[in-house]
Amino acid sequence: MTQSEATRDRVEQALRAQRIETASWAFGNSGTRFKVFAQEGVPRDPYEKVADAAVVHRFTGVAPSVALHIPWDRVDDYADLARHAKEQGVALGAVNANVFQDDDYKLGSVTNPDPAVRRKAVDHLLECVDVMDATGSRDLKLWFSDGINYPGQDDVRARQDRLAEALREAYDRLGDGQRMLVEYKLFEPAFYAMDVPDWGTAYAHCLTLGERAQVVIDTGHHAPGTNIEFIVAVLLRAGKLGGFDFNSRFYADDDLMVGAADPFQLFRIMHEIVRGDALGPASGVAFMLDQCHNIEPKIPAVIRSVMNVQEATAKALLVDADALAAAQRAGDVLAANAVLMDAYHTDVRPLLAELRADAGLDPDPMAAYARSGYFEKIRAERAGGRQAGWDA
Ligand code: LRH
Ligand code: MN
Repeated sequence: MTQSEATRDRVEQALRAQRIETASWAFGNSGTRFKVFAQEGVPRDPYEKVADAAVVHRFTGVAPSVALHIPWDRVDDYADLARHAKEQGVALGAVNANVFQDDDYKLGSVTNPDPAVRRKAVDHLLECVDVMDATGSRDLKLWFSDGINYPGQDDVRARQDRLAEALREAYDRLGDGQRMLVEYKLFEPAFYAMDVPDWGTAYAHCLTLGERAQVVIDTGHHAPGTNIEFIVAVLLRAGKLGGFDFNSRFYADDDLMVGAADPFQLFRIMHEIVRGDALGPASGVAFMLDQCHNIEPKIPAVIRSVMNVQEATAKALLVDADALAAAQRAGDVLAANAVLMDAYHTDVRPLLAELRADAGLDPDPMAAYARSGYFEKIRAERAGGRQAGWDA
């Protein structure tokens, strides 16, 4: 086998093994504070959201699980929802807690000055672990909207103590094989200090908690210009990268399709993942989408997003690691940069189209979905009823 055949083999194997988790809430209505636009065919319940996630997997072959958000995806029988998912060809993934939509949480949830409010919030985290027990999910994903808007509003240090106490109680409730993923965000809805504003704060809490607590990087949660791939490299090196909430943005937490606003950044992130040998499912890094398709048709947008991650990954896998290492060792700055840019400028779409065909999939998932008639079917079936959105 020649060098290039070996490379092709390695790249194809890695791409076949890629797993991207979709988000149930991406199939529901979403928007901004100005307007949430309703769309035809939007799911009315978690069963229909799971069905749409299964369609994404059917056409891409690499999206075999869908994350849930509680209470947006609250059902009477989670085991039955898991059975439904299995019948549809997918699994239920990370369980996202929601302590950001209750009037009681105005001054915080787990960090609230009022112990009764903190108790309520922690009870919800524990309820989410119960859900994981029923769905067979591995990951409890925690994002807190907690923070303050004005200096002096509350004691920053005391809030960290309260956060640590709540995380500890949830962590100790985790069962075998279950993990806690802590997500950070620089600002919004708090505009002076979020209680988990950056990777360092999330990392510090995860270190204190233990090995089953890991950090989630939401690509929309940083200050403009932040070198996210640097954070990826550091957390991977520390064994504390639990996963990603993939999306893209031009300004703030825009939650646009991953790779749409900055495909080069996504490539640089996947380069650090490949360099850290963290692409495969065995790495424990969860590659999740966390997006809102406010104006574009939702299922095609998720399919496009999965394809964007595949393309960035294929380019990263094509980086000639030996040539790169040699140029770096030699201090040949331009040559080293050129190795990466060569890979980035490689058109990997034919390779991915061929891989899909080999897997018995249509080489062009977007065209295949458009031809499938699925949208017309759900538009007709889902007329009436209350469309799903960000309100339970
Ligand atoms: C917060 C966030 C978090 C989810 C929510 C849907 O901005 O990224 O991951 O709970 O979006
Ligand atoms: Mn997120």
